[in-house]
Amino acid sequence: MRLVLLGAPGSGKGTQAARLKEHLQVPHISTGDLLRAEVAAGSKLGLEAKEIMAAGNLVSDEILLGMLEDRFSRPDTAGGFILDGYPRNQAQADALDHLLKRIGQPMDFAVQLEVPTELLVERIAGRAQAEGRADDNPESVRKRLTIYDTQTAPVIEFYRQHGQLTVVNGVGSLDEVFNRILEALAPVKEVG
Ligand code: B4P
Repeated sequence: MRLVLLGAPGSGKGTQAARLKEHLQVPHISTGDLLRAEVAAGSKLGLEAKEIMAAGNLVSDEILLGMLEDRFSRPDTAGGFILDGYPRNQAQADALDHLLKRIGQPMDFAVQLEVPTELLVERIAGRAQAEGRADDNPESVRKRLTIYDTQTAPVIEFYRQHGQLTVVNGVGSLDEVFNRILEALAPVKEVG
């Protein structure tokens, strides 16, 4: 199964993708994790991305596409994948569509996790305390939410128009949200 998780920062994409990975036995590809790994490794790309991410801005489309092409060239994605954090704007959605068609792996399904803004802010504040992530400070969070509303939310329409979108209520316990996603995926295939 080839699946993309959509939703605002704090909506639970990374959290649920980690669980879905176990259930579906396909790799979890998080562009945020890939970028944080580059930052931690101190690579040229990581040095470029570090300040941009800490400020809550989007890293360039070019860098992201290169990273994704590289990731999809690895053989573990042949049986499917869960994509999390990409696409974040229309240019990325178009680039992804072309890339996946080119490698003969078109997207099967998009799940949007829907969570009200006040709860997003609360969750990220909780993570800021627990993990101290550089972009979880209030100013960057405001920026990330604005970018989501203006640039990422329109991408949801793209998947709706392609008949691939299902919207899942992201409010509730981790188990409740996980079970809702499985229910939404059940009619697609092989998921119980
Ligand atoms: P991401 O790593 O994608 O960060 P995120 O949007 O905050 O989502 P994440 O998946 O981490 O959080 P989750 O909702 O699971 O991106 C970080 C940055 O990288 C971006 O700002 C950008 O700079 C850069 N970047 C990444 N992709 C890019 C792209 N395509 N283009 C350009 N730049 C890109 O969880 C949040 C918190 O909520 C957690 O603490 C979790 O425990 C909690 N939570 C989750 N579900 C919950 C539930 N049901 N109940 C209570 N708490 C819950």
